[in-house]
Amino acid sequence: MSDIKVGWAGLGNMGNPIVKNILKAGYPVTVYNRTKSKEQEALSAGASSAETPVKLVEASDVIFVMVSDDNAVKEIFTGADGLLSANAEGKLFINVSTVAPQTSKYVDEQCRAKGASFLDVPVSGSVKPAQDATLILMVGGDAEYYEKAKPILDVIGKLSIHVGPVGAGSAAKLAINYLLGLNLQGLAETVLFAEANGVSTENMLTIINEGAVGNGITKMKSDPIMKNQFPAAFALKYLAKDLRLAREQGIDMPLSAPLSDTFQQALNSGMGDEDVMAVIKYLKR
Ligand code: NA7
Repeated sequence: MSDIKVGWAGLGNMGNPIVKNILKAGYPVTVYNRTKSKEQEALSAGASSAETPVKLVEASDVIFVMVSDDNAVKEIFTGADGLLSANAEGKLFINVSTVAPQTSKYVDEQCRAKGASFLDVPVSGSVKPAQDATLILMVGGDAEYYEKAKPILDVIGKLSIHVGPVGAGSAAKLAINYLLGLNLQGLAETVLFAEANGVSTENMLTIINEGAVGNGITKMKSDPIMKNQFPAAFALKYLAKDLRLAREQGIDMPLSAPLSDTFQQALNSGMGDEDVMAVIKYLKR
């Protein structure tokens, strides 16, 4: 058993499987989730529960946060009774949620003011890579803190890359999710175009996946497309958020505006809690 005490705030689709892998590696883990019932899975796997964010900090050396968006991250760090209302001196906080680079910088400043340290480490990969510990982790922050965190990061994913100072991890994540969005919309448009011209979806997916343009995403999303069922591996509302954040961060490419508009409209049409690949249903309308 490791002597580093790990804390984890946010047990959604991603947090739960990651916590199980950290437990499996022998770290003691204390968890906090706003909705207590969602802690059950982690507690059954051997985690302890902290009643409040403050108690989570008190029980832990390294505290991970994996919540939905920028507002949730700011609230859980700096809100009344948030993580930073504890005595946080000497603690290392790691935000693995996807947020704007400036949110990471803001939280870093708040941590430093409390004598704590901070890394932004968003992850690339959805529920299956989280279960299999094959996520890719993009690290922003001081190398010294990255070295401290690396043994834990190594049990969460297959690769961590130190990309620069705080905020750089978030920037890398917005960039990779831009490519994810292009892949998803490209796949959806291709299949729909083929179908409109008499080529079955099954045949078109085989052509894609057997050829050079097939990739991890086209393969992973083929089965949901065939079944026309899209349970969230990565909720559409989060990709819509990431594409919006990329635009706010200044991306201005020929495809960037129509791409984020498509996912925003799919979100507006009520598909936010479905998987990102549900964009094909929206485009089919
Ligand atoms: P989920 O499954 O939607 O889970 C979201 C989590 O965030 C869940 O634990 C929520 O708690 C928590 N949350 C949301 N808002 C807050 C606030 N204000 N305070 C505390 N906790 C909050 O998301 P995923 O696990 O798929 O993804 C998480 C992040 O990784 C996201 O940034 C993605 O883009 C990537 P609840 O259970 O609702 O009380």
